Amino acid sequence: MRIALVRGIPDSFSESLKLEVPKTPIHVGRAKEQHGRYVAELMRLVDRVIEIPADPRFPDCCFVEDTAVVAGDRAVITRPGAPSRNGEQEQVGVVLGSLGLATTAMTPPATLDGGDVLRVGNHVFVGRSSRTNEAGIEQLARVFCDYQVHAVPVDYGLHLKSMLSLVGEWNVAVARCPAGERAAHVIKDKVPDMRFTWLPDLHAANCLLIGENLIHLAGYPASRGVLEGTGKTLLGLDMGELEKADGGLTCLSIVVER
Ligand code: CIR
Repeated sequence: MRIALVRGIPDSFSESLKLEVPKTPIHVGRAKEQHGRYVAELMRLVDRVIEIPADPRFPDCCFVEDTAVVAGDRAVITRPGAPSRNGEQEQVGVVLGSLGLATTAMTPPATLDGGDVLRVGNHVFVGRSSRTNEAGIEQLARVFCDYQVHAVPVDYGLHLKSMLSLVGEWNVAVARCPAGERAAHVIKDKVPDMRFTWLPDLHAANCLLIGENLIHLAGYPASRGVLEGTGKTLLGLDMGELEKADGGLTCLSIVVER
């Protein structure tokens, strides 16, 4: 059974964190519509969607991926790297625990955002970024001690998965840019058989793979053309208002297999 955990867009969403001031302000109503279409797609693709109500105290709470890392029957409840997001993880931990997952909460000084974590088979690549520190990587590795955990320096953008994501078995889509190339080099070094799908648009690299379906950001036709080579069923979604807050597609859900 495949379960997706999502969290609503709070009315305070326009106060979410942003790497850059967007050209036009966030339209919260439109963000809610875009999120609604994302949730509707998930409802089609998974067995069950659990929606945690938005918490207006946390403008970024819809980016639920950052609050937990799940593999098998274990979940690490993170300490998000941005101070304004610390606290979002509590409700997520309660829900994951109620699904029967063994949860371990990170403790200070660790910080880690789930957007920095890419799991491929028994390898876990973790971006060492402005949000994820060495202690966070160590605590994650302690819980997932039967996985090979590798740190990947992230020197551009917000998270590791801002510039790459899984688009097939042992196939990672990467934005064609110097930081993407550096990250791919680290991955290739650890998993020589890994395949890479190089995308021309930096913002198109965060895709969500669910079985044979690949959700990608609409509005990047050149990258969509390349993604067709994965052989997956492509579903393009317009997430323009969430992109203004540096959100993509993986960040809006946690998918659990039970
Ligand atoms: C933040 O800066 O934390 C949010 N505005 C965006 C988080 C996006 N998370 C993700 O891609 N995993």
